[in-house]
Amino acid sequence: MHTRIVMLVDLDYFFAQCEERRNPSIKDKPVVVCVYSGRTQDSGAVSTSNYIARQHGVKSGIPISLAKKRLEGIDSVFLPVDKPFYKQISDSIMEVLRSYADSFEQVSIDEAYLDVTKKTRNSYVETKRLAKKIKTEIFSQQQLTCSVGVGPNKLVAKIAADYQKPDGLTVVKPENVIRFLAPLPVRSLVGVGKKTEKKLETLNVHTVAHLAKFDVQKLVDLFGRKLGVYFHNAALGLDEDPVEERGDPESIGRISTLKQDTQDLNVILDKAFKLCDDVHTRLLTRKLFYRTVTIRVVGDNLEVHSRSNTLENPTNSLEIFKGEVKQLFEKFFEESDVTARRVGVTVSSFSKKENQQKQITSFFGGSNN
Ligand code: DCP
Ligand code: CA
Ligand code: CA
Repeated sequence: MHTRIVMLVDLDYFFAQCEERRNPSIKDKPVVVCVYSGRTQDSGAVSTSNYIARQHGVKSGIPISLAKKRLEGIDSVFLPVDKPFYKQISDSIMEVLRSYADSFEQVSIDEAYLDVTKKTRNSYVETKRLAKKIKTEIFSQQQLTCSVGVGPNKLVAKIAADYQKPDGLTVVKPENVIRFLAPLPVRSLVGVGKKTEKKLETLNVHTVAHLAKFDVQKLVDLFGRKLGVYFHNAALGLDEDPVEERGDPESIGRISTLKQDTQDLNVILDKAFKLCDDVHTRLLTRKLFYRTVTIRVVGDNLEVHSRSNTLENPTNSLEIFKGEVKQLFEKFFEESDVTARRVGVTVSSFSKKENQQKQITSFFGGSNN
């Protein structure tokens, strides 16, 4: 397999950080985001907490009642989860991240892999610069910090991201992988859970270095062929799993910052059409047809505006896409006085096929149902 550079971006104490952003006055207190089960007032579990709360032993998964006990007498904030709010923040961050990747894979609401091999011309120096740029951009746009890990594959990138938190950036070049992993507990490897850890402990395998030296055949005997070989390779920092988009997306979009803030429609359309080309390529690789076109304008005050139009029939035409984008921007700037800092285009309402049926029936004036 060719050499790759993979980045993992993981947002710090995500739900709790979103709550801090919404209400900065809680920032200096323990913040505990809870999934209330509704049975009794305090029944339910902690979804996540900020780092101040973690210092008191309050973390994901513990009962709310236990969290309250651990924070007794301390001025702290308990809040219910507000998924739609976090999702909205996540969506705009993911769109930014995607725009920096050759290929992109979101793994959870607050975490994504970026293969940046081509974008950085296979340079770790470039990748480090890019990682810093991404961190700065997420912070200036969403006021959130994240931790970034960089390495030759997903396995190393993930461990690197966990290595320094919050607001961390850890770059592990190929020649340092073995040294980086060696002292870590086997538990740091994706796929090594509590049970596996126990089993390995009885064999005196505690660190990744121990695991790397352990006989592969014995691992295969213990865990089966697939898992045994996986553990062996993982301990050597080897992982060939590609970074690839999961499932069918609900939308495909790109957003980008203009060279300077402007109201000049020509400049804006010039930029927007380039973004259309990108989005269109992604649409074709996924064999999707869209009906809805959305434009986004981030003003110089960072306010986000969007306008959409939904077509009668699904299409994958670039020409129609650009036509819609042009109309939407023209209309937007006729109606508003916003100075654009960033502009974006998105397509959505996907189907797998162009709907010719509908065209024919509507031509004859018939109903579609
Ligand atoms: N989450 C949850 N229940 C869990 C674990 C996580 O509801 N048992 C939710 C809340 C988290 C979000 O998922 O904010 C992301 O999970 P992470 O594991 O990335 O944890 P955090 O982002 O909260 O913290 P960290 O700074 O350690 O990444
Ligand atoms: Ca996180
Ligand atoms: Ca995460």
